[in-house]
Amino acid sequence: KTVEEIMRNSDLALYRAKDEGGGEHCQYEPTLHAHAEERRKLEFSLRRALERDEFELHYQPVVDANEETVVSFEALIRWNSEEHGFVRPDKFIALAEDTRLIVPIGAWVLETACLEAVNWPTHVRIAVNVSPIQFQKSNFVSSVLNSIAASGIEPEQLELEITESVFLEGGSGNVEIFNSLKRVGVRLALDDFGTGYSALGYLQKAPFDKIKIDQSFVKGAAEVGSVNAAIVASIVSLAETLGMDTTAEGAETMKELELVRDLGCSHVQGYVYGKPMNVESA
Ligand code: G
Ligand code: G
Ligand code: MN
Repeated sequence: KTVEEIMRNSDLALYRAKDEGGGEHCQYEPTLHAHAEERRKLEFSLRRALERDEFELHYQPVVDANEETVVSFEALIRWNSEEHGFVRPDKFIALAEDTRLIVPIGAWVLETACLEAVNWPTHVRIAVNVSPIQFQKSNFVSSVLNSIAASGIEPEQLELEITESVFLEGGSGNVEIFNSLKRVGVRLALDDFGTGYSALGYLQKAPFDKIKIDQSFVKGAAEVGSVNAAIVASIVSLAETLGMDTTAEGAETMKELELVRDLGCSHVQGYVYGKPMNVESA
């Protein structure tokens, strides 16, 4: 009925079209407005979550496949929002990236995880997920170094998990960042391998210590006729050639565990060994 409403609704349809990758034509529907409203509310709460101390880190063990000893824990963020209750990372990490709130949130994760890890035996590493948006900030390397120094852990105890999408942005600047981190001894892991853009050239460009094989390949790999085992085996042989470790993610059953061990994965992370747990349990 009003110009404002027409503008708003066509904007929402436009966002939808862009979200779907562009080159698309979308019509306005009332649900778009409802979604935008929900997102606006979530963003409002997310902007206050840090100061209200609503985040917590959980830790999931990563186990040496042959020795069956814990080699590291991956820090996984949890948000208990006053307005929205428990919100899953899948629901708020993307929003935090869109709004760049991931920069302060990611810095908090890094600091908190390092401060926790200093209480652990020095052979147990802490793995922290890093968003490509954090990477683009010019002070990323110094913020990593500050977190290490402030906590007192050794740089070798810290492993950063980076997804392939980091290569879509930033270009050659990323490689310099990787190299600076490597020089001080921080370890790098390529997360969710196989789900994204997986151009093998990435492996050549960046000095990763580890490839994390996405759980979609591990799940069901033990079932008869599954091609997943073949995919896992080829990732392992690629990683071995390049001198990298492999972590099979999302192993839930003994069968899956045995399979990924037989396929040569050097590490396993999954419910079969432990779910993400609070700091006391870790
Ligand atoms: O437990 P799980 O539901 O925690 O995590 C879901 C997703 O959220 C995973 O893909 C994980 O990489 C991501 N995630 C969890 N914690 C963090 C974090 O601290 N920073 C970033 N960037 N991603 C995270
Ligand atoms: O994308 P990233 O590897 O950072 O995310 C790890 C995610 O995998 C977290 O959401 C964690 O809770 C989940 N996860 C870890 N192990 C298992 C598992 O054995 N089964 C399932 N379903 N999810 C898992
Ligand atoms: Mn991860």
